[in-house]
Amino acid sequence: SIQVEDDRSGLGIETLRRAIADNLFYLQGKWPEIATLNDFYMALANTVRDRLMPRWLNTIRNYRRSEVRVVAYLSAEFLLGPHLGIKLINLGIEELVRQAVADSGLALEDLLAQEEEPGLGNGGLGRLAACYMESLATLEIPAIGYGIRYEFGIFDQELRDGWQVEVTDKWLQYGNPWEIPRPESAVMVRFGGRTEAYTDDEGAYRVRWIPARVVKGVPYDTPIVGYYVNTTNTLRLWRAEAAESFNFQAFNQGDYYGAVDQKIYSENLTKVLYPNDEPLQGKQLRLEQQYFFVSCALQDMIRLHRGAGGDLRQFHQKFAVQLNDTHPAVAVAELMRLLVDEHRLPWDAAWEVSQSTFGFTNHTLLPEALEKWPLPLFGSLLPRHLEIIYEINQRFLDQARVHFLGDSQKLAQLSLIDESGERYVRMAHLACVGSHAINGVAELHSELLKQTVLKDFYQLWPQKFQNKTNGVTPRRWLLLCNPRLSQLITEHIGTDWVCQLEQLRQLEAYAEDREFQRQWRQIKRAVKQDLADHIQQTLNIAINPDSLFDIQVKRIHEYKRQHLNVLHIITLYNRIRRNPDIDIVPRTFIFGGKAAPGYIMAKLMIKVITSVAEVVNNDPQVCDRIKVVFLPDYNVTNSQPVYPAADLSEQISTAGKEASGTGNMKFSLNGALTIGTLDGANVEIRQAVGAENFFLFGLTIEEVQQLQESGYNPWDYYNRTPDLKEAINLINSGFFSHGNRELFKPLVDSLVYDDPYLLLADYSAYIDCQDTVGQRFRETDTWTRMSILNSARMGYFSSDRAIREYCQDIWHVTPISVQLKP
Ligand code: 26Q
Repeated sequence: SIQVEDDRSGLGIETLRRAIADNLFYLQGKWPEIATLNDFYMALANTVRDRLMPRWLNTIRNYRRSEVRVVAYLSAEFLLGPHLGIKLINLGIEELVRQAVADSGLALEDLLAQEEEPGLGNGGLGRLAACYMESLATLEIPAIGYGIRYEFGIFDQELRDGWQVEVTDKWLQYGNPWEIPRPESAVMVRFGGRTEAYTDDEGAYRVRWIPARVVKGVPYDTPIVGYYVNTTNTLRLWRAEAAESFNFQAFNQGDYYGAVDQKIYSENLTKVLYPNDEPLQGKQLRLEQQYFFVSCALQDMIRLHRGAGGDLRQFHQKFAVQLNDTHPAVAVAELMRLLVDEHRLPWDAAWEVSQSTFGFTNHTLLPEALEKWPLPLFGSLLPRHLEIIYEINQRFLDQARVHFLGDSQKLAQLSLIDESGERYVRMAHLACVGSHAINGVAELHSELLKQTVLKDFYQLWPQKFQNKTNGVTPRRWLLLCNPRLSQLITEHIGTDWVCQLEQLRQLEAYAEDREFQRQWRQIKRAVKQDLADHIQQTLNIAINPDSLFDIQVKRIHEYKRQHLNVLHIITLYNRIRRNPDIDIVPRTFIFGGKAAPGYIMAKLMIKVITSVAEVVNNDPQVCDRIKVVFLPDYNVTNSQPVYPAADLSEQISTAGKEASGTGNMKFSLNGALTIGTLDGANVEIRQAVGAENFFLFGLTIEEVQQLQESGYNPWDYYNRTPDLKEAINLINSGFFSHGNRELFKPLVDSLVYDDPYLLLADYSAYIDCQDTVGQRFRETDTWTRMSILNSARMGYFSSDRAIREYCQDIWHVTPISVQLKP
């Protein structure tokens, strides 16, 4: 019998072709003759979206069952990257679709390039949330991501005269085929006003909150499909809109403009992502964003729970809520408010539920990066929450008082309120008190948390503290971004590695195999050529694909020390200038990353990179032995061709400053070797790949502490180290700035007189290590073996492993397979 496929979910090539043509006609309103590439992209995206629908709806049906526990991942950022490529891969239809569009004379790659990525995050933390959503779906874990639908995501970066210029990210301008608005599920969120005590009908003392304004939260749902499974979880992002009815009075009184003002004010709330990856103190709109999405998420969960007939005393059995850093920490107070004020649970019962519900992931050690809100601001925006926080604090400090026997200094340190000067609400403390589990994101980081920023909490509740080393998804960060290497791997060990990354260990058997090494090298060479072509076309810089590709891509920060990398470049340049015939390994230095718009020093670091590039790239003496490239607008899309092309990955933060890093994992997985400090997950990567396959340098945390305690003086290092002095002097002389000696003065002065991140102390070790790298790169077979062993031993750093640990140790959830019902 002939099986007629459903036109909107069938996967036959003829059905796909017809679906794309139909969508072009009926959704885009175009014939192929007049359609743009973007029209074709939209037609294809909608074709894929149709095919997700049966999976998505069956997944949702499954989760409504009352006995299923669902993970709710609360994050102010989800840095998803483009959808189409990964969805084709996870649905297993990439080749089919490539064929279907080729029949219309189109290249799939050109269509993929049309997608504007949703840049709803700054960097590591947002990207981690995206990897975790993908792994949750692949592992068939019931999960929902809650966040903010920013109208403008992280800014686009342009370079003008070597300086960063920020351009608005208009990711929604051509429409977003991956989301479905659900206005019928909107919720109301209140702000400001005052509280009032009253006695309810049963004579109980209660508090009501009389807000000054109300904003409507509308959810927009995006499907996140797992790899070769039906499970398709939801990412539910909230958009703020005017709550019309609230302003009806204004309309009635004829105050039309007043009502419109209110509308503009409301929509402002989710307009733009804050482009900082460290908190800027006291921006009210940021706190409004945080409370807005947290309240939307919790109201949504409570409605789902009650809709399934659930009792709120069992809320924690329905939902495990993870707080991605402190950005959603106000959830602790909001859940208490909803349970106690709105649903009339007794305080103690509500507190049990809350603590059992929340887990808290910390992503930073820098004390200055711990989020705190000025008390007057917090109280005026969330008066009821401040009262609830006082109540939580009083009960908490009573408990702590017993433990610390009235040590008043301890109690002041633990308090949810910082009263050492101007008063603040400490968000990390609220998150710790309100959660049953607290975790860091790498072993070292989790240890340091217990010894430093969360020390007092560790003394009180050691059993709450865990480590969950970060991971990255092998689907996007190997299979999608590096198809050639993926194919070679699959030819040798089969396809299981895609979902069981530990299987890569089987590649160890080929590390010495001459033929395998040759193929491995050939692929690295080919992807380097691709990147070189791309750089030639977009930036008009010629780079040598046989040179050592030395890459540092990440947000620009002093603690990440891109300027230490620059000092190495200048050192090599000086060697060439001293001895033009010197035999050095040709290197291409590639940088990419955004600076927070208000972070002047980071912007100056970009300018110094581009200035050094301009001089070095155009100096005939250099004879193309050094090239320096700054890739503008580093984002998920632009990063995907970068990881596969790296020979060397720069992970050179000052020990103790980088919580984990995740780019380090993507590089090593793709066969790059790492030059790195003992910081964050570098420590575990080195352990996993073997110390002999990792280029380690620099001070340890203990040495950093000692040096800083004994009075670090960078000036001494500057004077004692001739090559260092020469490099710094060259910057200072105006050599890279057309004679302008003022330009880089802030950077140079900071290094020579202050150097908070100890570049000068680590300089010599870094240069020596880089020299070893250069020598080793010449031993081609050795290098190739090391590269293979890096990939082979990175299995542990899959986000699947990380998510399995969260499921076991924190969320207590298990997989549920989704059946496709006709
Ligand atoms: C907070 C309040 C107000 C404004 C902005 C912020 C804010 C926004 C983003 C604070 C921090 C961030 C992002 C932090 C981040 O990306 N941290 C990185 O997280 C990665 C995932 O765990 C780690 O690998 C990195 O080491 C860590 O730096």
